[in-house]
Amino acid sequence: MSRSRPRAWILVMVTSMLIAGIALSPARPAWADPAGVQRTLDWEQPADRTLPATAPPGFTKQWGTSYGATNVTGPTRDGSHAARFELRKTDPVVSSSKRAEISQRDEQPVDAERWYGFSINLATTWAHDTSAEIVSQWHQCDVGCPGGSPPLALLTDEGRWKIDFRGQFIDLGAYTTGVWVDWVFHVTWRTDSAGLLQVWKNGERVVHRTGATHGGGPRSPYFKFGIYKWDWNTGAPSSTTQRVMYYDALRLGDERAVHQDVTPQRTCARAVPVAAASATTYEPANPPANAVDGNLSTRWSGQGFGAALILDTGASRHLCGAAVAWHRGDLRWNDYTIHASQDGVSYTKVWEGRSSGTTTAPETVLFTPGPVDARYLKISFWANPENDWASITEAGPLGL
Ligand SMILES: [Ca+2]
Ligand SMILES: [Ca+2]
Repeated sequence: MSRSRPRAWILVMVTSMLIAGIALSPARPAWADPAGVQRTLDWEQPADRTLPATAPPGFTKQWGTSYGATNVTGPTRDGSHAARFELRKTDPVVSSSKRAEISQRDEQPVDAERWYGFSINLATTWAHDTSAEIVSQWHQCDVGCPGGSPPLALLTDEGRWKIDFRGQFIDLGAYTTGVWVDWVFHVTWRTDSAGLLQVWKNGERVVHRTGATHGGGPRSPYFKFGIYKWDWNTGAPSSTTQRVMYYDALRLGDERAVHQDVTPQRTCARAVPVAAASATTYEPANPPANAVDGNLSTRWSGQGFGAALILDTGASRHLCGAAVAWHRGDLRWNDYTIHASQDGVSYTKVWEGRSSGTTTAPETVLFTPGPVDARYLKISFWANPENDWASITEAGPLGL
């Protein structure tokens, strides 16, 4: 806030905190990824940053050099980490060819419906080559399945993005290096007419095919990503000797997922449930739990400039904003701040400003520094044109 605050307000706030203590609302279910997302691999969790020694949990390693797959801090599609793949023509053969890939395990059930969302950034050195390479593929199961080429693959070939779908090439336009390209694949793995393949590129649906999606077997195809360039093994003509690309924001979903659950183009709109609400001060008729009961006709009210509502999500979450609805919000604006904290003690300011004064509905604010990892949000009231009461009818954190 730009205006200075009288010192007395701070005294009121501190006094209120001492008198009011803390009131907790009943526990609510903890936030989690959408039910249909089986695995998020955005490299933001330290436990996933296992490269280059091993593949992250749940995946297998298919590279043979120290630079084949590494974790990097830039460029990233989201957060602060991504994966970098590098393959050189002189690299050792891995799993019968030249590759630097991370592979899902061969354990997908028959007739599976799956979603795959990820983002790829081809390095600026990704020169035109008449020899193609696969950058993501879906491999038929290893035992009891038809051999040959994978039923589905995303490639770069002669300067263009292409999909190889059961031997048929689908051209998806010229590639640009040095930028993130978002992909979503939705596949119903079937050998009959009930199969489905849908592909979105940068949010636009570019493929919709029905019918058989693979050649059969006791399991559905499994997913692999990274660089696979077979011509460097067979000796076929190629005008390049090195490939580098970045990979981020991978989400794997099952039949319960929808496009929004896995797409890298996530908006700050997902409500993150609150496990407990408390306040630095409140009147008994309007306790803090009223601000998280889903009812716009009930409210938390606390007197005093600096009165604060504290939302506890129950664990560290990736939070990008908040939705706040004010009592009499259509009749008066409110100046307020939002601070975020991991431990409930040390807080960092993530937003400050004024509500519109034109609506009683929740208004979304996006955190100024971008998404932060935090368990607690503290919403502090500083001014309104009517009185010194903070009155919030509903408030909640937002995630991506
Ligand atoms: Ca990331
Ligand atoms: Ca309420």
